[in-house]
Amino acid sequence: MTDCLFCKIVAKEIPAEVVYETGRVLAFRDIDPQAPTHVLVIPKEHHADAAALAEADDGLADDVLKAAHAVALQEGVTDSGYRVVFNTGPGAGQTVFHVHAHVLGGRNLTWPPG
Ligand code: DGP
Repeated sequence: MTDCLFCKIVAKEIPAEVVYETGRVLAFRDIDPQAPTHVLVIPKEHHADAAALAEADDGLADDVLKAAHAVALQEGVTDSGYRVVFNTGPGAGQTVFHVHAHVLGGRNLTWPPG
């Protein structure tokens, strides 16, 4: 998609601190981290949100979840606990409409989220 911020990160037109990459998935640090570990995991293929990703009938959602797990292992947050969040829709706080999983860890995470 030409006018998508995260597609531009995939295309390396906008810089990002990439921490994990496969042929189909990219993970990079959030520009405004909300925890010591705050990584965004995206499919390289454009899908607007988690609902659209779930309907992509090719295992891509599985790839994103597996990448989130790999990032958590790499960041060393699996023992202390971490959170994987898909804000889905403006009402849930989604601001970038290229689906992304937030991987958050490295501090106590309270519940319920705001
Ligand atoms: P959400 O509100 O769930 O759509 O999260 C979007 C996230 O994207 C937010 O935490 C900030 C992050 N973000 C926005 N622009 C950029 C950028 O240019 N680079 C990086 N690394 N992260 C960005």
